[in-house]
Amino acid sequence: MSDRLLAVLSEDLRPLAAQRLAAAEPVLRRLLAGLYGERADFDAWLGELMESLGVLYAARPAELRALDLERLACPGWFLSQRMLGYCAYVQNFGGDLNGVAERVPYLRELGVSYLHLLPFLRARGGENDGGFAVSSFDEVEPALGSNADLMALTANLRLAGISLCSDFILNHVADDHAWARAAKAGDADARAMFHVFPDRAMPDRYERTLGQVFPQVAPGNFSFIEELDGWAWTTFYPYQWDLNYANPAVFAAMAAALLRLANRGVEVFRLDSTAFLWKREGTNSMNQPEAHQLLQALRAIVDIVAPGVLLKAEAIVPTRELPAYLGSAEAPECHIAYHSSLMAAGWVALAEQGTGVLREVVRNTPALPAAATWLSYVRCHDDIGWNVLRAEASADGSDSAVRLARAARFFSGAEGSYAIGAAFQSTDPNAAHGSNGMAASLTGLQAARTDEEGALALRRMLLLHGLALSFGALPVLYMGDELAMENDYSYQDRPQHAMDSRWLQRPVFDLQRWKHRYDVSTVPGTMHQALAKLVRLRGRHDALAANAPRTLLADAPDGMLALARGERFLTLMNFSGRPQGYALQGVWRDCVAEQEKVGTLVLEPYAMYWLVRE
Ligand code: OTU
Repeated sequence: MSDRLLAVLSEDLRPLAAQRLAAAEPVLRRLLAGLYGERADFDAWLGELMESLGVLYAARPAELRALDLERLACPGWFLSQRMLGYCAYVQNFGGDLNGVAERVPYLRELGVSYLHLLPFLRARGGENDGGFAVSSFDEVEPALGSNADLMALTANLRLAGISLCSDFILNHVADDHAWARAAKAGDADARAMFHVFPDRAMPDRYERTLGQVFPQVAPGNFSFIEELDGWAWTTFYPYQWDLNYANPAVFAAMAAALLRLANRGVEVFRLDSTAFLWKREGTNSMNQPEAHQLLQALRAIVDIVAPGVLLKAEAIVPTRELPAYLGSAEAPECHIAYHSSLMAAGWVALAEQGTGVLREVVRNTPALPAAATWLSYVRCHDDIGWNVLRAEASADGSDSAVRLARAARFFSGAEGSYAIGAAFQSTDPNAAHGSNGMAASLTGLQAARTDEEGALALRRMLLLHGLALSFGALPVLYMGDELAMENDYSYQDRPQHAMDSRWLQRPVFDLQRWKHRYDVSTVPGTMHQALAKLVRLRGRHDALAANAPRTLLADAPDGMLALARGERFLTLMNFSGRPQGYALQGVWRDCVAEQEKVGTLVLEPYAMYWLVRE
């Protein structure tokens, strides 16, 4: 099979390709045979796949090939404490791709080395789930730019030492993608790219055990599509048709689409909704073994054609399901995985003024395999999903549903809470599906009436960011949080967004706040300067690298989280509104305030210390 790949390469490219094939092809073959090997045409299909990979290998630009070699020489490059991510919508951050390029100096100033731009590929007109309904993987959304602009931006970012991360929505395409259009026109091959059922018999059987992502705005997991005269599997919105990965043509086409984007300079792929790739009756059709085999096969392909590229799993799943997305030394999968349990548990700790759930998450987080990392964050464009924490929230015997619903109520602003947010996809006030809102609004900045309330809210903002920065992960800031931007209510006036309150946390970048970023007499300036300082400090301590050891210290009071990073670095975080004491052993230096600390250290409400052993 490898001959088919090598045959399309020029003489000079063959030796290296042959070397990579020798390492990854047996794994790839085994994985694909496991998924598709029973088909009579398997060998022919695999041969064609290898040839198409050869064509993409040959097309990889020289500068990206050079980057591949650089990354291979240092496979853990993204685990460094100097790595910092930033996530934004193109239209909100810069207007279009060229506008984003103009913000590169700002990102550099902040220490950003990884930029995740939310979906920027051609999306369906009208409602499109913020670009998560893709019509073409080979075109940039016209309002945001062109492929030439994309290549110019990736080149510009590379020069600045910033890797571009793009969403790659593997689970579904928009109902106006070429495959969907062909299927509607009656093309049988195109129809076979999707899960289409002639009647409700199978959908009803699957539904018995499936969950629902959008129970209010898009109930059920199947949609009747008139032109198909059948029911299509649509886990998310009815216009997002799930792809059928049991069909090898889907896998081959999607792998090629990813590599074409890699050849335009995308360095990291956020693999959206990875948990949902394989369907199995009698299960919730999430985290199935075949979903992992598909991701491992994709990884093997990337390792052959574009080994400098990183894969990032967006699997919003319980903590125990997460490690599998990073794979193992024998079967590597993604390089990076969102740690949504850690993110949600930080918010629960604030709501409860106690760290029980958070500690349980830390305990359930295993050591990282080589050259892989968690992704830590405070907020993102989606809701804070509480359900991933069910196991941790019941570990002490509590009723997890009641406990998480309380957190959800707290962040919707109920009963004297300082938060101003919204419950997401739960009509029942006692249900815990998710919560929306910008971090500044959820931590109390929006509601603050006095300087003192404002100062407490800022501390909560910094506390959650401090957790993300010191945990041992690749931290990603969410656009606007560095300037303490608040909820944006304008979505309520846009009919295509009004029913989806995740738009509350998708504001346009605030240039006024940005102008005040150095002015510590302002809220944005105070937030920006304090955060920038933490980022700089983090960069100086290799104890804070993603893969450096982490120990949860049991001797901290309940309202506090104490994390040791190696022998010489200690983070103390007070998640409660009461002062909390911690008895230090030995002499430490507070590296934020540059002060020596000994004996019992008292942490004011929501205060945090980063300490280095003297
Ligand atoms: C992802 O999200 C994206 O981040 C969302 O913005 C998209 O709407 C969705 O996919 C469809 O493309 O379940 O693991 O609860 O956390 O939809 C994937 C809302 C997902 C999101 C959820 C999520």
